[in-house]
Amino acid sequence: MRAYLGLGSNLGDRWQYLMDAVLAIDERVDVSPVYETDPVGGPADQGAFLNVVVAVETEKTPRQLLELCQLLEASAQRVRVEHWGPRTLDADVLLVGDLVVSEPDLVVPHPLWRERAFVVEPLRDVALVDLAATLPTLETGGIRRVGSLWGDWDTSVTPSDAAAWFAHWERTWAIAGGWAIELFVGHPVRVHADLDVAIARADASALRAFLEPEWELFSAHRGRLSVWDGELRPDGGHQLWCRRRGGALWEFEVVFEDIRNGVLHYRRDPAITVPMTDAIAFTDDGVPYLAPELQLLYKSAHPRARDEIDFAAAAPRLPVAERERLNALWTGTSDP
Ligand code: PH2
Ligand code: MG
Ligand code: MG
Repeated sequence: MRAYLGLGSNLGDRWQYLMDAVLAIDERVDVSPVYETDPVGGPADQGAFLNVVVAVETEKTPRQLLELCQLLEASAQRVRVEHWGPRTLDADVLLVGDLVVSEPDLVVPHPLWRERAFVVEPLRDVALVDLAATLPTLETGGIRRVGSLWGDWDTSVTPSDAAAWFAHWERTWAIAGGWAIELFVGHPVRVHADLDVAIARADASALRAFLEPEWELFSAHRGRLSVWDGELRPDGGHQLWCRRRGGALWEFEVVFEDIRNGVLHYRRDPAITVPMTDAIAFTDDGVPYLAPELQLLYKSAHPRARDEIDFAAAAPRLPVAERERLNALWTGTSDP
């Protein structure tokens, strides 16, 4: 079940408090950008908050999520002095699937969430489509997006930059993610937060040798970033974030595909296989990209608003059979 937690801090090292709390949420699947927000209510002289919303995929009950929030607050040495006063960390259960709870110490959905831009805007960034469609439009003057917890992406990077970096890489690679959809469609679809490059899992250490020393590779696993030691995780959950050594911005992300004997095995269900000749297509300029039916299959698992945009742009251009198969996945009438 998808649930959303709201985190806020306006005391001490606000960024660090949020980062620590987010890292301690094991079941998180997405974290919004950080927003700096004018305090709503409470004492007049308190400082601005940093707020984020964390999406979790969980079987916990609302009460267990409340206990998790209390644990996070305790770890941040939160002291309750003044109602709605400054705090190192406030963690709230916003929504838990479509469950409704009304008890003295726990109300779900959070009673005020729809009225607060510091909840609604970060929620918009991570909400699954069904929820995104119901979000209210609020006055956003009091909130500003200030960046991502783990540093910002260079949004000026395009597939042709990647093509230049990979020009002498003699193994398989392809643009993946939202940019792959855009290359297929052939015209701008939406703004992209980052650029994904897919390679074969077996080529991971070769890639490290290829990119170093100019690039630094970090392993991003469940939101924890560490300099990549070149080892692949046995559970396969693995992404690499890449930036120029000493650079301030992330430039691209590497995702691994299971490719064996000329066949790509879909990560979420190894029974689904695609011959490599169908898995990668090329633009007129020769830039390889992951086939849209495969990319949309990945996106269909937990579609967010941006995935829906990609689907709407690409689906009409797919062969009818593919489109119908994906449509069924997309509308939840069958499970990938
Ligand atoms: N939390 C409150 C009261 N006011 N204002 C902002 N901007 N952000 C918050 O997280 C916040 C608040 C009570 O929980
Ligand atoms: Mg709160
Ligand atoms: Mg609270």
